Amino acid sequence: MVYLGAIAALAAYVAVANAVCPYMANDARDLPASHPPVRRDGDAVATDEFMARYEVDDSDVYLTSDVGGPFSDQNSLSAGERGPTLLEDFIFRQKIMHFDHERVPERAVHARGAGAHGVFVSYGDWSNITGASFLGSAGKETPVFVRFSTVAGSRGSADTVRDVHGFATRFYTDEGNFDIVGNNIPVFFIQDAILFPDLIHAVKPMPDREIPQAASAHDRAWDFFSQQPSTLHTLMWAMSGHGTVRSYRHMDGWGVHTFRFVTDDGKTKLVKFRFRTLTGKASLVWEEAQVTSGKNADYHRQDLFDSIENGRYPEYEFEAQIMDEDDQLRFGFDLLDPTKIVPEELVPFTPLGKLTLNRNPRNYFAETEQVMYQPGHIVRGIDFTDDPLLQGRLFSYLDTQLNRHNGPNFEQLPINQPRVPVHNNNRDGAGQMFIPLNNAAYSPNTVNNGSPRQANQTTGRGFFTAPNRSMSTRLVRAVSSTFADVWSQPRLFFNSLLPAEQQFVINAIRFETSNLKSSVVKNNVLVQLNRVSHDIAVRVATALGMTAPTADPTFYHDNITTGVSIAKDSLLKLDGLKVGYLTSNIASGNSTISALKSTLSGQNVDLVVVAESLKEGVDQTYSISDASNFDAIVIGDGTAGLFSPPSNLGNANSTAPYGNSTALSTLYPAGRPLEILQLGYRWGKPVGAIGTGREALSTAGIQEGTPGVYAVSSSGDLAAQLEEGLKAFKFLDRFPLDQ
Ligand code: HDE
Repeated sequence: MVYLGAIAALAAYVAVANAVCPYMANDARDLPASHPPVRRDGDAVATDEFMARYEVDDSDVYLTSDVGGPFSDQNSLSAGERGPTLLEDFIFRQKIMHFDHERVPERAVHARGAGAHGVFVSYGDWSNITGASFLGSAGKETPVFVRFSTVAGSRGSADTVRDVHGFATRFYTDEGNFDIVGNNIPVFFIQDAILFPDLIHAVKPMPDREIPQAASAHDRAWDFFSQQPSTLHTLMWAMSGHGTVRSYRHMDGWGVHTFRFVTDDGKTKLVKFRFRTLTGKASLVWEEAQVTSGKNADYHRQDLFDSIENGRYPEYEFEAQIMDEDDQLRFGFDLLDPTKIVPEELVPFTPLGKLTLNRNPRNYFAETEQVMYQPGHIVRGIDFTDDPLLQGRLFSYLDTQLNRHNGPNFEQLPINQPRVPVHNNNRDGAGQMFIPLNNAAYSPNTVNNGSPRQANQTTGRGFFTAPNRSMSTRLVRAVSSTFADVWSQPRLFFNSLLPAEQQFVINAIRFETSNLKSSVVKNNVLVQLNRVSHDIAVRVATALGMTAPTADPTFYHDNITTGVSIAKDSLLKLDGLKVGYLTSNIASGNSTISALKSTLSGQNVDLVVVAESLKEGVDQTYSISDASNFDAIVIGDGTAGLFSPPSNLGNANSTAPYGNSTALSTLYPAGRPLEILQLGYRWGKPVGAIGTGREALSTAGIQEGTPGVYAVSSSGDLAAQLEEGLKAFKFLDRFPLDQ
């Protein structure tokens, strides 16, 4: 009996082992006949099914050691109750050792981020332009994992700092993993990868004191920017609303470099990739972003997680600008220069498919922290170009992953493994997860019948370098003369914004440069800005108390392009936006609230009810509430007293420093309801008031009837007005412009 039981247990173990590591075998010839079948085909495994093989379910089990024996770990083993801990205590050693090694080095850049699983669906059969299998037929589904990030901050920094945002997408295609490691801004600061350490050292905190965190408002950053004018274009984008996005759902993702599409028969096109948000673009104003950093450092992370949890899946259209090889220098700039956009007027975008994020990671570390993207993760049908930034990245990401994982087997982590089998002669190394069965780990071999065999353009659907790629032969260390004009496109960007958006850029540069101590740096900044636009230089100089250089019109022009403004277009959908409904526990009007709530929920907008205490129907108290929690604010009926301004605020000599207004409550900081309304308005949000709640508007100095201010006697059509307001998102006429 015992013997039979052992055989059954062994069989079960083998079955489980096979389920856990399905790809380890690559040579069935040496296997006993009873060995479970070996995966050989190229079928991709659905991502949920794949990841589930690695999930650990801890419900209703005993605690065990790392090697499986059950034990208890709440007291260390000591010599007597008051004596020292014993070296023998393997339980203590294992637990503390594992804890000591819990962290891997955070990413040198893009350390702060959040990720999600999803699916990509191709709109069509694109085999006329690329052999990439995931674009091979209409409706074809490919699992993806996307990680969004900021660049400069550490892993624990706030989400809403001003920064470029990472948008890295992995396609687990049925011909291997393909990564587009992109940003939400279509251009980059530098043209040659060898400058990346300089850029990052300049932007990161000051080495002696490690200040400031996740910020570029300091001398070193602007010293570099102003001496390396290739940064100007990206800088303009980062200083605009693109640097302070409302959420990861409200931004586009760009591949930045020019890539190549290659058909199966070797014909090529040059392409630039974009993931266009299907939510619409929206951003925070700077003050709001600053406050949000303190009030909710996880603002973007939470938005992404909650949206997916609530079934409001973020969606993006995957598009490409498709160009001919001959177009490299056709547009007046070089397509290999990553500081340039190709204006849509010159080359429109072709929509190729749709990306939907529909599942949150189950474990942040295992998935989001350990996902290791590489521009070098490429598949048949796609190829690189000679963009010197891209070329350098092909080394850097591989090297980085080696450092983060401490060995070469990082591709075996579940989040990094392709969903198709891996067969090659790479062997051993720390943390090897597989058990290779092929004893001829070399090519060519006869011992293993020549397997794994070489795959190429014509055999085995292998990756191949585009056959028509050519190379110039003179070796130089120099910037290409075709990369020289770095001022026209920053100007194109600025010209294409609305006046209020331009003002935000000016304000942002004023904010950043007002932090500068060095007058040499400030001067250099003005010289560079002046090459982009004399107007910008004058406006920044005014704030710095300096004089702008005389106009330098070499690169001035009046061209504009579409697609770079955030505010010109209304939002496409309102999913996940939040309306704060400010009420009072004593206020009536629950039917108003429920009616408004249900109408807004039809648009996937959440009505968040705020009152003094968490009585039934109240979602949030004034003690934690803030204007930065909401995209729009409504004042309920019967709440007027709540908004009377606290008197004697800040008068230290008063025995009742906050006055004795009826609105006074010790349940929340004095004046908070009024502050929420005023800041909401000040940050451009739609505001509404119902019935006597309208008095709050006048207390706050907000004029009824101005754009985005909805004063109604009963809640009737407030929902419709709010929805319109939310689509506009920000009411820009509230922000003063330079005269
Ligand atoms: Fe990165 N970049 N980068 N970068 N980058 C990294 O790789 C690097 C560049 C981008 O969510 C690092 O895995 C060099 C452009 C994203 O895990 C590192 C150069 C673009 C992410 C690295 C660039 C990006 C990274 C740090 C100049 C937009 C986060 C950790 C040639 C097209 C990916 C890591 C994630 C991460 C190097 C420039 C986007 C150090 C040398 C251009 C979205 O390897």
